Amino acid sequence: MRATTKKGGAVPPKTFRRLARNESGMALLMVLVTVAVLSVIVVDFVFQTRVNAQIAANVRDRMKAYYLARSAMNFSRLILHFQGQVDKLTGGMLKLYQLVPIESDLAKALTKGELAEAFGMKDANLGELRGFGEFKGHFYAEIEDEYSKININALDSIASISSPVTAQVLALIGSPRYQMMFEEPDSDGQYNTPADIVTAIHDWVDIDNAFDNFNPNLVVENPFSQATVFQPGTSGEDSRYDMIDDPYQNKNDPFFTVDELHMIRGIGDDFMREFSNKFTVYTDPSLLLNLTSVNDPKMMLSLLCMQPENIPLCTEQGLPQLLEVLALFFEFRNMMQMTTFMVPNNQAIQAFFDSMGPTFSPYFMKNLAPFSDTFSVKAVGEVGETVVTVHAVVKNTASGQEILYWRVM
Ligand SMILES: [Ca+2]
Ligand SMILES: [Ca+2]
Repeated sequence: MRATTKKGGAVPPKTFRRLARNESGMALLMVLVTVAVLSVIVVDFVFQTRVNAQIAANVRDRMKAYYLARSAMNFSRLILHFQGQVDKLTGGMLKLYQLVPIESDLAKALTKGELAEAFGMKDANLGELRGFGEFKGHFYAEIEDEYSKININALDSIASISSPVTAQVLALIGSPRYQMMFEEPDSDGQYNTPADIVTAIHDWVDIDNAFDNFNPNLVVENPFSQATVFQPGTSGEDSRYDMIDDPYQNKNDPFFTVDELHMIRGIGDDFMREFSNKFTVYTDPSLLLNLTSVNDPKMMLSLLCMQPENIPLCTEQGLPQLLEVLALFFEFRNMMQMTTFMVPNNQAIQAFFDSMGPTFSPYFMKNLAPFSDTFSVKAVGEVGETVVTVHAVVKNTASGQEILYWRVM
């Protein structure tokens, strides 16, 4: 159709060209805007879909990892159940939880291929059964005997126990190798000695509100005197926490978890990093630890250094020699465990160190825990980059197992 003016006349060719140019410009603009809006919608949709898919994948992986960790936990609890049974027969010399690795990859390997053949498990064919070995990801667990650690609640136990336990905490945290830790001020700018920290822990637990007097030298010189270690003084023990920004009071009750140590004046992250896995709150506070379970050289070192006769070996000059003896001991322990599946008993441990110089007092040996029934389990499940850790403390009792602590991380 030929273009016309409002008056019906023919549009001059020049105007027509201008109009046509304007209209096509308009259409182009509208197309561009539409495309832009659509692009934004599509991009947003794709982004949302991707985020949702990723969230779903993360939730799925986390759930898988959680249940893998639970599997490792159940596996561990089964082994600890048998540990309770074999303890009755071997007097605690057979540490099943140290001998049986809780590791899904190893279990998978054991049921497949050449390794299965080597172990005579090829015909077991577990790999082809529905279930085991078919999952993505893996799990493992680590088990520790809580009786191989120091019970911080035992600082406020009967005198015959609180004194050696205090001596051991001092030997552990007061070792020359940790001197640097106490040369720095705490978060409130105060300086604390190992003895200040031990007193603060005791005041946290003990029932009174009096700042304790404590003479570390008396305990170090004779941890087996059965004398009362902490004497209530005259000032109030809450003065430690009155001056801080958000003041609080001493608990005056036993620790429920080791993490509560964070509340103690002078204890910071560096202290917890170094020592928190050496303390427990779950064992019987009227017993010392179980010597046959001690598998940590730093813990054995603190046990040797709390014996007054060995003090010259625990100075900077004597330490290299003592560390050599310790290395020999763990070589002996591991070798015995590898060849006989048993660890040395209390008498063998005492005799070993005796022959090398450092000694254990008969009083110390008499108060050792004769059994282990409480264990901490760290069970880990991994799927892709997702890791879930379940930390539990499990106690074998006559009627089954009790869970004393449970935390999912
Ligand atoms: Ca108190
Ligand atoms: Ca007190």
